Amino acid sequence: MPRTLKVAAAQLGPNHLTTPREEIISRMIKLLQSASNLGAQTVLFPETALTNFFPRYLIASQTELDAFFEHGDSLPTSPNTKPLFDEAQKLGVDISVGFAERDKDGKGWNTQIYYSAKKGEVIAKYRKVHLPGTKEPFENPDAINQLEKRYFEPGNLGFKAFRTPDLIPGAAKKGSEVKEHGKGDPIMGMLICNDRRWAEGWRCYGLQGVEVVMCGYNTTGYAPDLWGARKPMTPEEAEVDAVFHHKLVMQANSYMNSCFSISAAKAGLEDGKFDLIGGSCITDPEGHIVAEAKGKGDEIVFAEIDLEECRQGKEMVSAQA
Ligand code: CDV
Repeated sequence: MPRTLKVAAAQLGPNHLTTPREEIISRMIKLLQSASNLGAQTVLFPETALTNFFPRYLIASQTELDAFFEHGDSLPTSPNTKPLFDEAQKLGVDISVGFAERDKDGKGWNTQIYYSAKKGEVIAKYRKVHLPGTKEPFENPDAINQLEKRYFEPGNLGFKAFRTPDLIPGAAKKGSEVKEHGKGDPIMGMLICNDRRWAEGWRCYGLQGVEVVMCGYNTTGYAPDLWGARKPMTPEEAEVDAVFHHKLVMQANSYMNSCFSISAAKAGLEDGKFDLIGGSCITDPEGHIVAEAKGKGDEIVFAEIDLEECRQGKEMVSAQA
């Protein structure tokens, strides 16, 4: 029996320092509506979807910095973001959104949440573990900074897979008669950007039977100070290489963990100077890309996937090994 799920990555074009939050939310709502028109049941938005990728800047003023953050648990009701969650509920489409979270103790986190439209609540939260970059800006005034270690704590929620209810009709529930694996609600996991390059997050999810890994990202196309001494490359060559590595890890880890993956970029030239790669894609458990973004602007990447395809690699092959 197929377990079909219609999924989408909502790639965002650049958000600038000067882009009003309402404008970003309204673009996200348009993308959500387009995905819903295609039949999507769940839509992934990128890392720090609600703002530009502000860790590029050294921000001294606490008030200025706070403007980039939201309080995690209140996202569906905060005036800044409520319209997006209301639309998701109206359309009956789940969403996963990346944003900068300020917790009640004042700590900052690079966070992704999963909102179930039918339940009308956030059912899972993930905080980025692998924070790239530095605490202090580079000495080179022309370097592209990534001050994530300055603004965020390393994620403290682990890699907890979760089930997404009400997406597959007739899915077996806990305690039901059906005892076979792979008949229940979809099992999902979240990663944020740099996390996708390290095996342990994927493996933790894989060992929990994950069927779909969602990963939002902001990946700079050219940042020699940040990425260290590789062979010299032009910005164009570096961007091709960055897209190659992005797809390499999405494809290889989907294959190794026999799961689908969805990745959503914030792409294009942010603030007129920080070029982010595109390459949002949906990958199957055999490691093949089944859908991918064509450009670097706002774009929906959509696929109908059959979670049954995860079974072969999870059961047959390992059972014989
Ligand atoms: N936002 C990120 O985590 N970006 C990193 C860059 C700095 C390498 C990435 O892994 O794409």
